[in-house]
Amino acid sequence: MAEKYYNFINGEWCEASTGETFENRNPANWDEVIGVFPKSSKEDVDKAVRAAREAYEEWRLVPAPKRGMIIKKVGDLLTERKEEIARLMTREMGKVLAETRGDVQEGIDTAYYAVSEARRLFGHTAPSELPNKMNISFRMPIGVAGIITPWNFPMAIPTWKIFPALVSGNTVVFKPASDTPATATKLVEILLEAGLPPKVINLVHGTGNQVGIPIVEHPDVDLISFTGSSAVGRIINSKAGKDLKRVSLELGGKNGQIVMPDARLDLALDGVLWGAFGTTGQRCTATSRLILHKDIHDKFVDMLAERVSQLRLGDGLKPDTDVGPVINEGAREKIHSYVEIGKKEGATLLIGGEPATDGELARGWFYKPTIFVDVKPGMRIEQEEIFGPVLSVIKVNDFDEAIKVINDTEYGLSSSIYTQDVNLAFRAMRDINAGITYINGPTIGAEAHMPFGGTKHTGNGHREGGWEVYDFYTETKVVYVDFSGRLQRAQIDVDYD
Ligand code: UN1
Repeated sequence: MAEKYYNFINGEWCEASTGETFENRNPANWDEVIGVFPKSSKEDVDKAVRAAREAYEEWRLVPAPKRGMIIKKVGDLLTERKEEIARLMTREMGKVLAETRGDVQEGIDTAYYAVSEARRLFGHTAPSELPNKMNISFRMPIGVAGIITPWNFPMAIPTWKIFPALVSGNTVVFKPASDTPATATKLVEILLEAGLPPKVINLVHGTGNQVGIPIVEHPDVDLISFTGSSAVGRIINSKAGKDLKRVSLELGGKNGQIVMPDARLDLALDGVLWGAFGTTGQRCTATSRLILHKDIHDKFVDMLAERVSQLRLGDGLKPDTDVGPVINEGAREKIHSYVEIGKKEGATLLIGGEPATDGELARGWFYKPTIFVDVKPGMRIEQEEIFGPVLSVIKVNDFDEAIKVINDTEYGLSSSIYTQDVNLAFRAMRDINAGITYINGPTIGAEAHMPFGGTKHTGNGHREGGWEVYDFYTETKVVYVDFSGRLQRAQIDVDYD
């Protein structure tokens, strides 16, 4: 019997008001059901928001360092259960164990960073233009946070959003991706075990339309943080915009890695293999474009083809697996349709380009690591986010052309350049239009205590992670204290002569 999971609303584990459920299956083996989850609706969202609103009035008054100490305990519990959660996550969404361990570790790092931030949350003081008057600013929580998260980092991304939301004094309604509800449930269990007052966190499982949109449209939800596709991000932003809600969007990427002729090619090769095929290419930071200088193009493509042909596909729980399955049938179809598009556009398929169905792979959503060469700037496979193990190789004549190509997309999340030339490295840091640039490292590998996010259509200007995310979850209050004992009018009673 598959394990039964519940929503957590108003301090109780409960079924959906619809009475309906959905199954969650292992993408490496369809026969394995991970669990059965409540298929919730607007009614459940309404209850969850009511509870979160009620809990807010007390939670906002708990001192931030005390809120932080609960998150400290969450970090400790995540550390204790790292292996157990990583195994569940691999079964739930397919990536290999080393990566699911890394995903939990990113949650642990985010927790311990949040604990330290709970004792900062700095405001400012500034001199007043008038005598016997003091100007202060401090940070206030905002209210109820609607948190909507994807399946590719089922622990790390929810923690990026939920921990700063809570430490800042907000309460939470959390809708995890319906492909990874079990990992999300583990996180909520741990938050409760660590001592979070129950109504402060509310977990509602279900689809984007039935749960996500009602959260976004609920008048009592004050802010929305969403990670996912740019298409859904646009819908969320326009709906939330009607109510002037604060919205943080972390959306698509079409990240490029440049390799210059002076680069350490062995290093660049390890980098692109990890960047393009780690997490089976299903990261917003994944390397989906490889921009090669003409002088090393042919040699590098040969090196790449050889190494890619050695990658072992399989169940992520097996120690010798390099690349797990993609998340579900729809994802595999989408990836394959892009391969067809690439062929029609005139790119040359170097390797891969089809589902992998041999032996044990037949019962999972596997797709062969795929590389296109002769890709020209502007082709759809060079412009659109595929979110799978597909890499497009583009040949360029010089550094300036490489920068032009890397910048020529609607996205601006991550980027990378391999070069030993310090001048080129610094020009790349300045001229690549992206939120993240790696020098001699792949496009993936952001650390929890640094701001994370992108330019252009990758988002709407906010950052996750590090100190900056705390700006999103707080409102600035300015206080003027006049201890002069008389009316002093700013701008008017000031004598500059
Ligand atoms: C994502 O792909 O949505 O930098 C997040 C990285 C990870 C986070 C990725 N630390 O690749």
